[in-house]
Amino acid sequence: MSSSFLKRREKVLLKAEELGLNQVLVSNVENIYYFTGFWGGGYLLLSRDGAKLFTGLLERFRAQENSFETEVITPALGVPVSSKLKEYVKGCLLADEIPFTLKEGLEKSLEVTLKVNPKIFYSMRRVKDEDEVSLLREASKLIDRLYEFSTKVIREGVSEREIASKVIGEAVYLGLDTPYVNTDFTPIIVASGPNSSFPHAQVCDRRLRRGDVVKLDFFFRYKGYVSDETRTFILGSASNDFRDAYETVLCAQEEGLKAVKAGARACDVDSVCRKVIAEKGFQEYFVHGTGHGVGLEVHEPPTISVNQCELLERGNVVTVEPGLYFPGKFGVRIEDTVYVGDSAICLTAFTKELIEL
Ligand SMILES: [Mn+2]
Repeated sequence: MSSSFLKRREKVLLKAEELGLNQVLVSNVENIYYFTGFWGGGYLLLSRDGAKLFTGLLERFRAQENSFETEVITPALGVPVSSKLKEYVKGCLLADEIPFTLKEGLEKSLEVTLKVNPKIFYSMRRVKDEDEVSLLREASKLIDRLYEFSTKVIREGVSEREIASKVIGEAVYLGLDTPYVNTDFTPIIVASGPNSSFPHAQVCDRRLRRGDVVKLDFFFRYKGYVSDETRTFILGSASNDFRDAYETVLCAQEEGLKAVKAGARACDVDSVCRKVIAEKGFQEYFVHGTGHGVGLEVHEPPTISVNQCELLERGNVVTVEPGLYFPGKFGVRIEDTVYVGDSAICLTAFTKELIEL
């Protein structure tokens, strides 16, 4: 892992130098982790003189322990971290994102030129190195175990909230963390019956009944890296309508997986899935894109959707997750996280056969 941090720093410094910039300023939590191994608030300053991490006094020893070959600099109590940082900033900077107050202060200082370009950082992060792929693989394996676990928890009379609490408890026990998505109240989706017809259903107190569709979308972090997997089960025996929808989504997902490869256009993967669904006449019920990149964030580039002409690259890790949502009735989604190579390599691997619990 350690040498990866140095390679990433070297790469971003070269990119900055190509633009005539001599320092790199990182404020985004995920990016700080990407370059140091420390997950926490602060600013990271990279230059040919090495890596300097500016953080509060409260984080000093944790930052020293968790960051790789990084000098940790903390201001005295009561002094803002940003003012300490300003003492070290010189010349021309490439930055990922900058809190408004810091930007103002830096731009007022005459010797500093600031170029904010989050895309450069995302373009690096979207191509995963070996260390990142192995963490994503491990995250995926653990999420597979959570699906095995959920098949034992799902039964008549148990509430969505109870299922969620048991799955999250097991996840934390297994070594997973819950990433933060600010459009969701709860860190996972457990959606039963008509609630499953909301693509982003929120966990509620509804108790499961026989015949319910149960849609589970689990995304968890392992040592920083997020994998994402969705499965849809049925409690009892499947109706013809459900079976038809399930088989359509599964076929779309498998065709989508076949279309994933280095050099493929993202929108083409999307249209392969959409075509399978349209052939069944269900196109109006597939109301979201086919997938997204995963990594240090749950959703990051590349996006697999209509109008996304960008090419998938070797080393991308993306989801393929078509779904059908019949308002007031039920929804089905099947999602895997896959590595993009000459073909797609599925990192998540829980069975996609229709499971009647
Ligand atoms: Mn997803």
